[in-house]
Amino acid sequence: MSNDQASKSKASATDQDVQLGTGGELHQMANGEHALLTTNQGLPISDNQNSLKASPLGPTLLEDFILREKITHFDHERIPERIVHARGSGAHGYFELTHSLEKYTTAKILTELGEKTPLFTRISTVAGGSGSVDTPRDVRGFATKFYTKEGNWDLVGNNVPVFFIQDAIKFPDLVHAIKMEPDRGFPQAATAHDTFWDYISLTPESMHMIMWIMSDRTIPRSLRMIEGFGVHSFRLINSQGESTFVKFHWRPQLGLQSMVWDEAVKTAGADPDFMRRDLFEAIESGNFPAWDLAVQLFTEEEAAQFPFDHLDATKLIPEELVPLRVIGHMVLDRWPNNFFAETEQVAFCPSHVVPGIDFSNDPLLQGRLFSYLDTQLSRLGSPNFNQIPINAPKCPFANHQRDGHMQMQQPVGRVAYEPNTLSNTSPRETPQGFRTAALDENGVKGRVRPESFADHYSQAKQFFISQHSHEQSHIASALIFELSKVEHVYIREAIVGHLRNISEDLASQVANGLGLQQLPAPYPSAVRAQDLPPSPALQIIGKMKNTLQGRAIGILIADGSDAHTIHAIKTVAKKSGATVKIVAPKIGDATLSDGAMLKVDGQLAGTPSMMFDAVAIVLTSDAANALLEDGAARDFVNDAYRHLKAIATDVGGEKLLNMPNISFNVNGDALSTVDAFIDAAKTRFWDREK
Ligand code: HDD
Repeated sequence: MSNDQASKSKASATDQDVQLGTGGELHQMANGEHALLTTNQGLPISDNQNSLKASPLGPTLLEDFILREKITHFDHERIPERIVHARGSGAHGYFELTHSLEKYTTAKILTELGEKTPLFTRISTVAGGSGSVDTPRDVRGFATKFYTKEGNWDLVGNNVPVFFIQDAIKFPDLVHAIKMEPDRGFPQAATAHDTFWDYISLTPESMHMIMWIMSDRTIPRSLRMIEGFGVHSFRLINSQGESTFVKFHWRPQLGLQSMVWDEAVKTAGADPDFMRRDLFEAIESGNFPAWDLAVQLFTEEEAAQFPFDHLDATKLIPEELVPLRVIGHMVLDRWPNNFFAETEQVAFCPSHVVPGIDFSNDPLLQGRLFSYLDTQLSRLGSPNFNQIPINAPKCPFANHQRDGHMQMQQPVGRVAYEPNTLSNTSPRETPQGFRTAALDENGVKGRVRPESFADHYSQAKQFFISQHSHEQSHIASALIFELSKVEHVYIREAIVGHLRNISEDLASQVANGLGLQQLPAPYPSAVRAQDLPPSPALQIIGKMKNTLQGRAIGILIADGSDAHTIHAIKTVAKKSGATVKIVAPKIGDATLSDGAMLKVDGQLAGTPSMMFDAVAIVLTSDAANALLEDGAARDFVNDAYRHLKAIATDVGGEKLLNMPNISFNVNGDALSTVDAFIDAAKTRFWDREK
């Protein structure tokens, strides 16, 4: 490409353009003005469809360096997927601080009010491979890279505030137990199998986490509707060098919302990318998901009074004990240009902190400080992974680290060491740089677990009693489902033995569901579980927001459907913040009662009611009669009912229903009933579960 061509192509660039190479040349241009297709050496290619052959029907020649370059590059397109959290979706955004923590920390991101710090957040499932589905029962990873003025700060958390294990040395065993079983290569993205529950049955410290993962937290409705937790205690260090412990929490502004299990299972088939698509569509349509960042701050002295050890990652600090303070918010407002370059190559490390933020002695965190940098070396293939644009700090960074695979920088000068006398400009240390909290550490060296980590059941009990009764029965059902997939009866029994230390009622329900003839003995516990007070903040149902913001309503129609009714529902739903999609037996346009054409968003068989938070069925009697014979139409209604969703019908649509007490009769202009439906769409009809 000539200089002229290059500058012309830059001027006409749109976001459709592809940027290749570090030279920044645009190789594809807008509006039909194509760039030249070249090899990686810039050689223009005359034929990209036919390899070089000895004769028209002869063998392909080794000489074909264009074919070889293209195929070789293709052969190396994949990098190792993450050993955990392989499947994830990410987006760019910003963090804005609204309350300064100046008293507690020097970190500029936590002290400079109104400052918008760019960031990238990746939300993931844990167990499945990168091509697995979006809705398994699984913890969601919640990792944010803040590109602060003082370097990158990575907050690498989950949507659950506690973890399975207390010590990082156990992590490889835990992950090997969760992942597909090594001899058979299944199950994918599921904990419902023997090796997981076998390991758990021998790991009482995981019981609190088990309560969380068997709860509805692990089957979220949307990635936009989950909480995020930094899990560990970190330290904030102020300008006097004083430190305060902190726990970080993300709170979704749309509130928490989960699916029911059957819905999650069916969604996996209907749309394996449901969560990624949901996040993408929300961001592309300008409905930017946002989370408040809140902190729990406490001193060493306060921590000493807690009835648990805050350095134990299997424990949380109830909000009732240390209230949350909201200090700012994160908005995700830009989908990546390229999934591989950004979402796949982003490399989070809990060891990435900024001055004013430091670690605690949580032994799980301490192990993580090693593991992430190490994994990036093999995953991204080079110690220069920090130079990949998604990983590079947005503030200046400079040191004397040199060379290595895929070095992209060209440092100048003869000095690559420090201290030196030969350069006035080479990078030097600064007193404002990162300082580790000055702490007195003493004690006996050894492979030990502190006694204060010995209580494994109190917070598991607390979590269970804090749940709404519907959530409690979901936990029981989830345990029955999971353990029913376990072949070894003694493993099922051992888990029920653990459950007896949490709730006798839960243990009996699960034992009954598993057909156990008698209750196994309680699992021996080193310490007696405490009776902690319920913490209502641990519920989802209690914290669901009465809103349709960010949710979706589906209207099932066919030719002849009543235009007024459809219009009324659309208007009220959109005013409430929901998106509305039209589903019909045929894709294309439907002709409504008034002769107008309405664009259909989804064909009925491919757009089941799982895709929506509530559905309306607006049909003529004839269309309804025809759909009564259609399995997809019956499933549409049955699933909406089973998944506890509000269902509205008009007179025709009612024919599709044979369940009592679910219909909001929306006929013509009867707006009051449309309002009632839209109101009902904000919640779920839990009582139907009975
Ligand atoms: Fe981890 C990835 C979160 C314990 C070792 N972890 C990873 C990701 C998240 C978490 C969100 C995906 C980041 C991304 O999107 O790229 N991990 C956690 C949380 C933990 C935790 C909240 C406990 C509180 N992890 C943990 C331990 C170890 C690891 C104890 C090892 C000792 N985690 C890894 C890893 C991964 C990872 C193997 C895989 C891919 C990666 O790091 O980049 O190093």
